[in-house]
Amino acid sequence: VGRTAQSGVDVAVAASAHVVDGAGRSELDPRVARPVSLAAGSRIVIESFGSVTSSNDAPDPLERALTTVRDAESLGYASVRAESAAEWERIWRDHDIVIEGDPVDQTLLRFCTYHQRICTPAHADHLPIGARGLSCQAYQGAAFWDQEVYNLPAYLFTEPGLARSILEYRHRTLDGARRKAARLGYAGAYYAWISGITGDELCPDHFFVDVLTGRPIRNHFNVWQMHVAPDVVTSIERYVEVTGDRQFVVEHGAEIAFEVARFLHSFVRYDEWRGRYHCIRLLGPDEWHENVDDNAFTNHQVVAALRFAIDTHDWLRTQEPDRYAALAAQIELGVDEVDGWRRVHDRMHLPAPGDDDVIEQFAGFFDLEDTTPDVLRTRLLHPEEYWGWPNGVAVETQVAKQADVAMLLWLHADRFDDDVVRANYEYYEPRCSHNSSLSHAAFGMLAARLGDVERAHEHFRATASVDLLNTQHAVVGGTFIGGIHTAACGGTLQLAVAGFGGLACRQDALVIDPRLPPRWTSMTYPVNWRGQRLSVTISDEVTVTAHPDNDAPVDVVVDGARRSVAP
Ligand code: IFM
Repeated sequence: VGRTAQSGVDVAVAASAHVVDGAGRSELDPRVARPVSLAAGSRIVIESFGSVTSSNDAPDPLERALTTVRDAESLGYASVRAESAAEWERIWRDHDIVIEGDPVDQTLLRFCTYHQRICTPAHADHLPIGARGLSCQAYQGAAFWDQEVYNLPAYLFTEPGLARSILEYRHRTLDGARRKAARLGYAGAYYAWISGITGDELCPDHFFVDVLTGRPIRNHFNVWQMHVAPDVVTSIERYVEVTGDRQFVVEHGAEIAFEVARFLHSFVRYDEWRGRYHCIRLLGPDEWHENVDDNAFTNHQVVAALRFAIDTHDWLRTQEPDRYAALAAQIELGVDEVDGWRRVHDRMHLPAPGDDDVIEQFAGFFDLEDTTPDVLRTRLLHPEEYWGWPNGVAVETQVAKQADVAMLLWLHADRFDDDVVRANYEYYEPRCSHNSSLSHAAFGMLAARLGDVERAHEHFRATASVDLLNTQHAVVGGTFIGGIHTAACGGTLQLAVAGFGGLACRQDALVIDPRLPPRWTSMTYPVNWRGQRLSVTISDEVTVTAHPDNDAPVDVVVDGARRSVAP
C-alpha cells in the first residue's frame, strides 16, 4: 500500500501467481524472483491475477484488492476473461458508431469512444472525469467545464445513467463550490475551474510561465472563469430534457440550481444608468482574453441558468411542496431571493447580433487589432511563448485561443437563425487559432448545421485526431498539458451523432436530420432513449430499428414526418 503525497490517497496493489504444470498447481510469490525448472518437452502455464484499488474506490483498499484477487482466483482465468469480454461487448453495443466509406474516421471514432468511456468513473458518483483522461497527471485528474459540455452530452442517448452520475458528482462537491464562493466574497456555489474530489478549487494562481523571463504568470482561471457554474446548471436542464428524469431535479438538481443562482445574483453588477445587469471582470471560453466584461457566451449562460433555477423553484414549490420546504429550510432560502434572480434574469445585458449579424465576443472586442493567428505566429520570440494575459501576442488582438461566440451558437442553437450562425462562423473561424482541443468540435457543429459538411468534416478530423495523431502541443507557456484530451473525444462523438447523424430530442420525439460527410456512405449508431433502444442507420435513406425487448413505441421525426417505431 502506498499513499499519494499531495491528496493522501491510499493505493493498494495485490497480486497472486501460480504455476500450473503437469504435476498440478503451485503458488508463486509474485514479489520474489525464483527460477522455475522446466523439463525438456514439458509445458507450464503461469496464471497471475492483479488488482489495483485506491481509497477513492473503497474505504479499505487493501482489503478490497485482496478480495478481488482471491475472487478472481476462485473463478479462474477463463471466467474472469469471459466476464470482462461480456462487459466490453455491452459497452460497444451501447456506443459503437459504425462508418462505411472511411476507415480512418472509423478508427478515430473508436479511439475517441474508448477513451471517453474509460475516463468516465462508471463505478462511482463522487469522482470527476479527468480532463486528460487516465493517461497522464496533467490537470490532476480533475474536471473542468469539459465534463458537462463535452463529455456528458455524449452519454445522453447512450448511457444516461452515466450522465446522471456525472451530475451527482457536482452535487457531492457542492460544499467545495460553496467554500470557493464564500472565500471570494460571493453567495451560493461557485464551481471550481479545476475540480477534484472535494470540489475545492485546485487551479493554482500561477499557471503558465513567461518562457523568456522564467517568471510565473498570474492567470485568473481560478477566480474569473465563472461560466463553469452556469454551465453545470444548463447541463442539468439538458439532461432532464432528454431523459425526462425530473427525480434528479428533486433529489439534487434543484439544490445545485438554487445555489448557483445565488452565486450569479451576487456576481453580477447593476448599471443604474442603463438599467442593466452586467458580468464584469471575467474570462469567457477564450482564455487569452482575461479581465473582460460581458462575454456574450457567459451572459447568455447566466440568463439560461437563472431561468432554469426560477422555473425549478416554481415547479418544486407547487409539485413537490414537502421537498421544497425541506430544501428551502436546509439552504435557508429567503422569501425574496427568487425575486432577485428574476430581476437579474429580466434585465441582464445580452449581447445581440449587430447589423452584420456578428455578435461581439465581449465588450470592446471589435476595437482590438483585427489580425490572424498566422500573423501572430510571426511575432513570437519563442515557440512556447504564452499568447494570453497579461502581454502575450494575442491579448490586444481579435485572435482567440478557442471557440467562444461559437460556443454560444452551439449551446443555444434554437435562439439564433442560420444567417446569424453563418455570419459568426465566417467572422470568428479565421480569427481562431484552435489552440485548445475544445475548439474544432464547436465550429464543426456550426458548419454541420449550415450544411457545409466539407468544412464540418475538416473540423471533425481535427478534433478526432488530436491524440491519435498527436497534433496538440503538449507544453504551452512552460506548462505540460499533454495526455488524452477527453473533451476532444466527447466533442468528436457529439459532432458525429448530433452534427452528422442529426440526432436530437424535441419533447416527446426523437428527431433525425442527418447530413453525412461525402465519403461516409453509411453511418449506424445506437440510441438508448428513455429506456428504449434503437439502431439508426443513415445511407440514402434513414432506417430506424427498435429493439425487440423495448416496452413502448418510440416516435421518430425524419424529414418532417413523424413515425412511431414499435418494438
Ligand atoms: O477547459 C479547458 C479550457 O477550455 C482550455 N484549456 C484546457 C482546459 C481543460 O481541457
